[in-house]
Amino acid sequence: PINRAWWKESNVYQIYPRSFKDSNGDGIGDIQGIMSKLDYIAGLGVNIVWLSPFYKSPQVDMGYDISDYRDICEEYGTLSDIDELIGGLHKRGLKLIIDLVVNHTSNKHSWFQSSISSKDSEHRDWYIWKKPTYAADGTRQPPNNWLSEFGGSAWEYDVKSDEYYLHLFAKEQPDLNWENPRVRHAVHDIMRFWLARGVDGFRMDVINYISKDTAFPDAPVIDPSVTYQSGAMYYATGPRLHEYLQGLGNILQEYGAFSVGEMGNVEDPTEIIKAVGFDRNELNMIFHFEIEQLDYCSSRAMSAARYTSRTWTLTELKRIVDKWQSFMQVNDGWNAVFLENHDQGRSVSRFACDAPPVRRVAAKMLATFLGFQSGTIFVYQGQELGLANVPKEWGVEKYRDIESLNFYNGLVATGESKEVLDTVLREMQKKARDNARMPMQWDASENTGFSTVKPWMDVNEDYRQWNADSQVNDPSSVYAYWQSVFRLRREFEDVLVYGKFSLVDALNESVFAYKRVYGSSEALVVTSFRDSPVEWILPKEYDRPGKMLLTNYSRNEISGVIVLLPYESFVYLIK
Ligand code: ISL
Ligand code: CA
Repeated sequence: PINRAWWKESNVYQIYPRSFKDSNGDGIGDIQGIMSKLDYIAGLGVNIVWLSPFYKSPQVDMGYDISDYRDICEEYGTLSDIDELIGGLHKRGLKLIIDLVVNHTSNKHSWFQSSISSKDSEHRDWYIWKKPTYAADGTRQPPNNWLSEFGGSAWEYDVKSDEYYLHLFAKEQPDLNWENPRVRHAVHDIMRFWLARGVDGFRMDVINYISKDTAFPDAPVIDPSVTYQSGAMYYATGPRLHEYLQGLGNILQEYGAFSVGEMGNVEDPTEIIKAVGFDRNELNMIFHFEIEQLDYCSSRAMSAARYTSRTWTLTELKRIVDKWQSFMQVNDGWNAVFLENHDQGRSVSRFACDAPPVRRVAAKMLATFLGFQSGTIFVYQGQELGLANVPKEWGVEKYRDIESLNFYNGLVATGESKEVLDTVLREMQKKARDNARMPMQWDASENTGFSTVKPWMDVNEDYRQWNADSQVNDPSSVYAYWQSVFRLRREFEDVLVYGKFSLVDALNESVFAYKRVYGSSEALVVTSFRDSPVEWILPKEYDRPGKMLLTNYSRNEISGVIVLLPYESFVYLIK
C-alpha cells in the first residue's frame, strides 16, 4: 500500500510576479496585483501557490539573481505585502511555496561584494574562486571549459585578485560554495526565516547543482563547433548532493514543509530516487526536463540545443512518461507533473496546436494528458486558459529574456547570415522562455487588464479572444475544464491520485492512452495528439459499462472502434 501524504493530494498554481497583475500602474506585476486575484486562483481548485522570486534583485535574470533573501524587490512591494499575501492565501485554504534560489546569488549580494573585495575577505570562500590556466602560447584561460547556461564561459575573471569565479548562469549570478559549512548554515537560516513567517514550503531552483566535483575537470567535447561545453556531468549530481539535501530536509521536516526541487540534466534514476524516496528525508518531489527537451537537439548544449529544431514522436513521449511514472511507483517516490513553467514555451503551441479551430480542444487534451497522471500537478499561470506562444510575426526586439537574447545576439556578433538568424527566431517562437512571460491575459480591455499602462513586455495580441474574464463563467472553457480535472482528482482520489499508472496501446503513434488502477477501480485516459480524426480500437477489457468522467467533445459511450476527433480526449471510469 502506498504512503499517503497531503502533498501528494495537492495541485499547484505557479505565479511569475512580474507578469501576473500590476496594481499600481507602472506596467510591472506586483504582490498587491496577486492579492487582487486570489479568488480567481482559489476558484480554479488548486490548493498551493508557487510564487517565483520576489526578493530584492537587480533583475538580470528576472529575480533569479537575488541580492537580499530577506527583503522584497521594490517594484513588487514590501515584506508586509508578502505577509498579507500569506494571510490572504491561508484564509482561502491555500498554501504558499516560494522559490529558494541558493545555487547562486546576485553579484550585488553583500556576500559576493565582500567576497570579490579581497582574497582575505571573510566571505572569499563563500563563492568558487580558481586560478587561471594558461594555453601553450601563454594566453590566460578560464580554469576549465565549462559553458554557462546563458552562453560563454562559466568563469568570470577578476583582475584585482587574478582569479576566476564560477557562474553556471549569468556572470551576475556567482555560484555559492556549498563546501563551506557557513554557506549551508546561511541557507538554512533563510529557510527558517521564511518558514517562521508562514510560508509552507519551497520550490528549489537548480538544487541538484549545489555540489560540484571539486576537481573541476574539463567537460568532454560534445559539440566541436563551440569553445565551451556542458560540464553538467560534474555538477548535476555531485558527490555531496544528498548530504546537502538532507541538511535541507531536516528543516523541511521540522516545519512539515512542502518541497519540490528543480533537477535538470540528471541521467540516472537512482540518484532521483535518493532525492525523493519517501523515507530519505530529502525532497518531496523534483522536476525533470526530459519532456521539455523532447524538441531540443541533443548533440548541442544549452541554448544551442534549445534553438535547434528536433521532431519528436509520440512513442518517445510515452517512453519518458512511463519511465518516470513507473520508477516512482516501484521505488516509493513521487512525481511532480508539469508541461509549463516560466522557462518554457506554452504547451498548446509546442506539444499540440494553437490554430484557432482546435486551440481550445487541444489545450483541454493536454490538460487530460497531464492532469490524470500520478503525481502532484503543476499549472503555470495562463495554462489554465490555453494561452499561446508569442505571435509568429514578433521580431527579436520584443523579446526580453537574457537566455534567448544572449544566444541570438551572440550569433549576430559572429556575423551569422539572415537565414540562420531567421531559423533561430523561428525556434525562439516555439521554445524561448519569453513565451511564458508575456502579461497574464485578464480581460479584453486595453493592456488586457494586466495594467493601465504599456506593460514591461508586450501582451499577446490574441488577448481579446483569450482571457480569463471570458472563461471563468463559461462551462465550455479551458479554465472550466481544468476546474473539472482538479475536482475529479479530489472526488476519485484513490484511483486518480494513488492509482497505479500503466500505458495502454503503448506503440500507437497518434493516441496517448493510459490507465490508473486502484483495487477494483480503474480509470482509462485517452488523448489524441492528431489534428485529424483517428480510429482507435478500444482494448477488449474496456468494452464494459462505465462512466464518462470528462470529455473535450461530447462523447458519452465507448465501444468497439472509436473515431477520435482532432485532439479528442476523455477519461472513463470502469465500474
Ligand atoms: O529549461 C531548462 C531546461 O529545459 C533550463 O532552462 C533549466 O530549467 C534552467 O536553466 C534552470 O532554471 C532555473 O534557474 C535559472 C533561472 O534562470 C530559471 O528561470 C530557473 O527556473 C537560474 O536561476
Ligand atoms: Ca506594479
